[in-house]
Amino acid sequence: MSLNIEPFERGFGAYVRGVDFSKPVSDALHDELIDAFGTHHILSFPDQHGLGTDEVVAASRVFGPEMEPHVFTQYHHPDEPLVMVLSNRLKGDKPAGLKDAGSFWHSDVAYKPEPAKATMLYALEVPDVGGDTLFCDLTAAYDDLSDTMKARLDGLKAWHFYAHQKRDLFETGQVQSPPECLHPVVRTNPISGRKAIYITPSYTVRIDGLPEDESDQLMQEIFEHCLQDKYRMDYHWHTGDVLVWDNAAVMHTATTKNLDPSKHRTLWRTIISGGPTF
Ligand SMILES: O=C(O)CCC(=O)C(=O)O
Ligand SMILES: [Fe+2]
Repeated sequence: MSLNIEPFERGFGAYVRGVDFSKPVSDALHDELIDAFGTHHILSFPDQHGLGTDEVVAASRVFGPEMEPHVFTQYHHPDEPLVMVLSNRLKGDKPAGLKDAGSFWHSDVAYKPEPAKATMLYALEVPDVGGDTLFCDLTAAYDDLSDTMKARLDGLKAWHFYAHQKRDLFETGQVQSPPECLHPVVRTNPISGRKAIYITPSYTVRIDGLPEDESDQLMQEIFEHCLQDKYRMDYHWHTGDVLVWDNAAVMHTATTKNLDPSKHRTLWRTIISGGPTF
């Protein structure tokens, strides 16, 4: 069966129909999915109702064989540590999951030497209104930079730090932050060959080798450019959606920080590791 791919209106990301993740994915389909992922950077698979943790892990492995559990072990799914539960529900008097996994612009696991190549979310229950995940197309944002700016960024590296915007958590000792790590400011997608900006307001501390004020100014300029409305896409969730994104091509933010607690939202999350380090 061939895939039906319908690009999102905003010019990046696509809906994919013709896949049923409750069944094993054939080799032919696997290759088509990898191709589609390299082209669109975000894939949405609607109506994947009733998947179990094994099926979500199998769906994740289509996009890369290596996976890793999240550092917050208290939010692991009880049957499968590779699945993390994001939820604003309570189980007894304890949270049923992580209530807010990141209401700030970031790229997953950029704070480690080997970042998340892709992230998959599976929607079990979502509100009619609110709880969207917002995406920013760092590939298009790179393409639109002036030649002068592209030349300026060429070869630069930047330091990333988990606790950069979460100093409260860090200082109270709730989170052990990995040490700062270095990544290229521009990364090339190994499938499409397209370049994308790889610094984010949440995790990038400074550009390596530049004086602090110059580094701050350059980052500010790049973030303002990237966060223009024309590179933005607000993903509104439906129950049964499986969504997977390429962390080297887009950045994202949750909007759950201010979600009305009476509106229940529960998603499963997996991390496909082994992000490229070039
Ligand atoms: O809950 C969301 O909308 C996204 C959370 C997030 O940043 C993630 O799962 O990586
Ligand atoms: Fe995230």
